[in-house]
Amino acid sequence: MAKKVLSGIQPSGSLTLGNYIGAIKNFVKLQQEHECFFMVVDLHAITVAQDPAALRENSQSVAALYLAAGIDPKISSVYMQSHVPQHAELGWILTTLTAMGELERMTQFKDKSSGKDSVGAGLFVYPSLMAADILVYNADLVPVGEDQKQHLELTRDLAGRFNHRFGDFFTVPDPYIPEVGARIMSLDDAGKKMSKSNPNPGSYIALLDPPDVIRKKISRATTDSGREVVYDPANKPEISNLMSIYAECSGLSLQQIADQYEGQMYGGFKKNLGEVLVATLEPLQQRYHEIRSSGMLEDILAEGAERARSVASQTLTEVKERMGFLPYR
Ligand code: AQP
Repeated sequence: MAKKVLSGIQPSGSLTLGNYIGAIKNFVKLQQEHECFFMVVDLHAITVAQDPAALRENSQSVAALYLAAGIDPKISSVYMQSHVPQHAELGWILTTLTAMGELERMTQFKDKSSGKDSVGAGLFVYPSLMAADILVYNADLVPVGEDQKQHLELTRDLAGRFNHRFGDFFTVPDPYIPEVGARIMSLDDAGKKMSKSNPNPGSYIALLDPPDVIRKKISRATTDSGREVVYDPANKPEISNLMSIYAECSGLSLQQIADQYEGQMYGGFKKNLGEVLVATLEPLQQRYHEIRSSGMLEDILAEGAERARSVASQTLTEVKERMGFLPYR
């Protein structure tokens, strides 16, 4: 049965292979069978300081990458989160149902705030806004990487809490987390996830990196001691991470890759991985540039926001009525 699917990515930098494998690839798959809403979550991006020109550019870039990767705006709604004001409104309502302790336990908040002198309150309440993103459509399924699992747990709790206090209304959503590729790690340290805001560009492959940069980044990626290409995340985290990337971009299984490189050293494996990535990303980059120069983005985003708003406004009307807000005439 067709389900409602919701997900989004922050325009907080240049999208990485982690965003692609952990999120976008699954968006493309899910849209064939489900009713999908894919946002560019600009309201989330401003929980850390953004330069206005960079935010504008990154917002267009994420939307164009969605389309270039295969999200079809005829069957999925593609739009900016800030074009649907109900996200922020429901976000506030859910913040009032969220306990401080729940937010304090969030590992993403701990990671992003650690070592900072001043941390914005928006970063703290980010998970309540994310819950609103999902619940405002009564989404059934949320495709995310492993790092978002804890936020989704909170969303489920908030849906249950609202239903308990104000009567059954929200769908309690399920995460959709891929088995391989749910957590692509940094190329310079497999102990950290690959992240677009990492200050070291050598730690990630950006989806728009030119072929030579991709090859160079892979050839310089950290490897473990020893020289066997085997999948063993506990003892060989670096090579296991590269194998996951290889598997996700080639369609081969981890075992097939291990068999193919049995008895060989890392050098040949990394060289071929560079080529696999170039072959995956070059056509996507070509489509991306076509989309950017076509001028079609604005209309697609307007149409997507229109569809999303019609669902979200019905949810807000019902939520506010159940909570005792006076109707607006
Ligand atoms: N390394 C990753 N492996 C698998 N999935 C990942 N995702 C992000 N990094 C990886 C998934 O991409 C989606 C969008 O993420 P986001 O941009 O909203 O926020 P994020 O998780 O904080 O991603 P980044 O790249 O690390 O962004 P910054 O650096 O701005 O914080 C999510 O589904 C996420 O799981």
